[in-house]
Amino acid sequence: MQKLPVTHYPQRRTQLIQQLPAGSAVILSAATLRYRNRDAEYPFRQDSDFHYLSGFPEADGVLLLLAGENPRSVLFCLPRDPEKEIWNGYRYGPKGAVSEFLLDDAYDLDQLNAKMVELLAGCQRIYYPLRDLDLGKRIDDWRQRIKGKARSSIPVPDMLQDLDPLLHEMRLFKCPQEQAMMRSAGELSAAGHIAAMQSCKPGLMEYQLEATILHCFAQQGARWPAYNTIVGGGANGCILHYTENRDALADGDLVLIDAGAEVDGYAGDITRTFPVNGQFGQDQRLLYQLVLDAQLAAIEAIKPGANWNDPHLQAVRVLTEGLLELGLLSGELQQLIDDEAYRTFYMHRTGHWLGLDVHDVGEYKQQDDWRPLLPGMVLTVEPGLYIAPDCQEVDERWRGIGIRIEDDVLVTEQGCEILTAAVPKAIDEIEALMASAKEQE
Ligand SMILES: [Mn+2]
Repeated sequence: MQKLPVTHYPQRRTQLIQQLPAGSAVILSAATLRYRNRDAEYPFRQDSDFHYLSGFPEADGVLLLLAGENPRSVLFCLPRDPEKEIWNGYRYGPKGAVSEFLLDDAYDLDQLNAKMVELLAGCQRIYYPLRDLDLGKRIDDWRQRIKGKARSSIPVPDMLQDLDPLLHEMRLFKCPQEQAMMRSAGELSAAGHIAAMQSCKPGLMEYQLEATILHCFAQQGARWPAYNTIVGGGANGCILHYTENRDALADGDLVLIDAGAEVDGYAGDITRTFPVNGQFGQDQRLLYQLVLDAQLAAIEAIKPGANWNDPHLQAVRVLTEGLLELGLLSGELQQLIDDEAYRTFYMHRTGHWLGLDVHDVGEYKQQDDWRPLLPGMVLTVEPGLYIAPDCQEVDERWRGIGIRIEDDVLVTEQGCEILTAAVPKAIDEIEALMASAKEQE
């Protein structure tokens, strides 16, 4: 599986600390292992911010960056330990960390308190994620120790500032190599969805389609999905975050699948909705085409100079027009849009930033305005319609239909690039793919 070249990590560290005044330090914690029962862990996933600046894949480390004339990057990590490594696997240790991840220094975690007090003495400000309360406590402790020790002219880092806005603004813009990673995540994810379409048939269980997708991801080297897979047949497709995936897929129903692979930390995020038996029914066809039209209109709106909200406005307009035409809404178009009447059937926004986190970091507004789209940003476009099975406001024939269509889109100089275009989404393309899979059985 593709990996980001390791030289990116020191480049990012430099880019970050160049924005800080001399006398500043940056501190970040790695993720810790979590247990799912007794001594069996959940699969380890590095903290996205920590990964972005270090590439270091182990738990429990602490990263320190010092700005100023002699900028330094220092990692505290678990020491090599032949006995523990027999049980729990290879560790880089401080030496390996320095050589493999191009850090200036690294120390055993045992030395964390002593070394931090030494290295932070003389700093005036510390940038760290203020939401990380555990790290906040550690930092307080180090500051107290510096105060207690010095009682002299050594400045204590008294200014504590949030690292998130600075770091997350960097993460929002994907460099060409990151774009390549995300293209790869998009392609791997697309293959999983195609495999699901090809293997789907009435009577299959939702978890079996999930298994097909995860198998496809893992076969390509993406062992972990970027988030929990949603496979919702029929009315389960109306539950936005349905992950039970335990029901049988019924002939005549649609199935909604929201699944994405993770490639070196970067997320794919695709949703497709298709007929369990390979053929859209009449009413399903009408609603599906409406969601697809909304999605295409939203993607059309993505280009440099447009703002974050433009795709959403396009989707909302197309959906409202269509709902009016099909008789699910009644009234005057602009009034319905202003009143957000569509929210009964479309209750989420049209997308989110995408990157190391599936709902990636980065502000959506600047001051009070939706921010302009710029090359290097990656967002999802995912309008949907969810007609609750007990919705009394609409004709019975629409009830229990849930549809979402989601692609990952990179903003480019010219407009945009759809990173997940390999999975069909036009009605005839989906039906053709499913028909040819049946023939080959
Ligand atoms: Mn999404």
